Amino acid sequence: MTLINKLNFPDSFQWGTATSSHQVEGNLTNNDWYAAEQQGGYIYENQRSGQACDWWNRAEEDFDRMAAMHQNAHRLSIEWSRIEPRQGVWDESALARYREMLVGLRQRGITPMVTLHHFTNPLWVSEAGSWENEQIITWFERYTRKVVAALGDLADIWCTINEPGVVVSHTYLLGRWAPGKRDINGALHATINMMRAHAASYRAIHDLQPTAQVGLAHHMIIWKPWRPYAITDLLATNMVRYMFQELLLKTIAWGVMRVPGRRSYLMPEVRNTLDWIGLNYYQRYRIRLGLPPFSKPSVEHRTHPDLQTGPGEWGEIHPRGMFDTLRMLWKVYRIPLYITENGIPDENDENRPGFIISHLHQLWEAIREGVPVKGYYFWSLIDNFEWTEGYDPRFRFGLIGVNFETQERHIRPSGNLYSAICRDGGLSRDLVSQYAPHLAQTVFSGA
Ligand code: IFM
Repeated sequence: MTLINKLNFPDSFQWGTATSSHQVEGNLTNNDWYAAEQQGGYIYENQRSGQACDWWNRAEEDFDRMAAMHQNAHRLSIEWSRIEPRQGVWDESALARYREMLVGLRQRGITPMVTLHHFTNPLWVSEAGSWENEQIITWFERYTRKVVAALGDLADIWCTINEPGVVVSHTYLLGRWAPGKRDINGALHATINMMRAHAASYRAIHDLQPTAQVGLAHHMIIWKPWRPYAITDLLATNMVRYMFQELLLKTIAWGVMRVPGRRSYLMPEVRNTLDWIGLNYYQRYRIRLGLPPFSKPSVEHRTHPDLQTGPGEWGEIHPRGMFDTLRMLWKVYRIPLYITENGIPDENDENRPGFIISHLHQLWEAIREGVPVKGYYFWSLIDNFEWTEGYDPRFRFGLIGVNFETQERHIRPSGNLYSAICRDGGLSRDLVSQYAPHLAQTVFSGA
């Protein structure tokens, strides 16, 4: 066995962080999340996103921090409700501000990946039924064209939609996001419309910018049965895995959506509309199917009590799952991959350094096996508004902490670690010994 002291990544590797408009920009008052915040009942302590990280006014200060941390890439999102505040009405000043931001990134040597839709819809879209209304396909395509025409000279890596599976499950099945539905037919329509909107957006981008690289960010979880010997848990696990994450990618690969127990939906227009797949990878869950007479019918997701988890219902931290998922994606879909998100809520930074090291180790292993992963966007650069968790202190994701009263920033040790990794283009034994010595043996033993 050769002893190596550094896990090197490819020279062209994109080392970055990710953010999204509603979570960082502040003062967004024209989208469905703003409406839910006013209504109350969905968010931790009924908090509101409010000023968030004030990026609309001070993004460049954080761009300076990214550059000082040696990052060469950033994934940010454009807020549809700013660009098209009312149907067919375009706000050129908002586009100008996004131009300014993209120029600001490029001037600092940071390549942008631009997400067109990260959870929020303009109010006028949500009032018209959001993803359940098939007109959203046309609206989203038109919005895409507007953005790409205005910003295409500054960006050529586009992410159409962030985490479609999460939007559908949380909004239409689990009732967690406004309007809090539990409606299988609604979920089905939303899924179909979302895939068609993605495809329309994909084609529009290529129409305007033939060399663009277009993908979407897909939240993928490692699911495993709670009781590996119980056929009920096994079947439920396979079903959840299929519905939450396989259905979408398979539909795009085949142009047919196969829903168990329903007819198949032909969608030839969505076939082959990915140049890359973005993996948002965070955790593992175990599935248990509850059945009468012992319990009411339910699909529960659980975590093993002896394993490291995140706060609340966050799930088990399972770095190897990143390797397994990347290898599977490459084997099945044969297109380039990005880690479009990966991170851990950890206000005191007790686990984040080890989390970064162990996940980058798995990523390196995947690249070593020939999986073409082009970049890694850590979630997140800074603490921000975490959707239904609001500003719950247990859900701080930043390499940089934010005091939301004063907008002061403080870099966490994991920020210094990630900065050194980006500077060095890889993970050195010295860094691992400094930030998570307990991992040195695992990370370098088989290398
Ligand atoms: O904050 C979110 C992000 O908006 C989408 N992916 C998961 C992150 C952490 O929960």
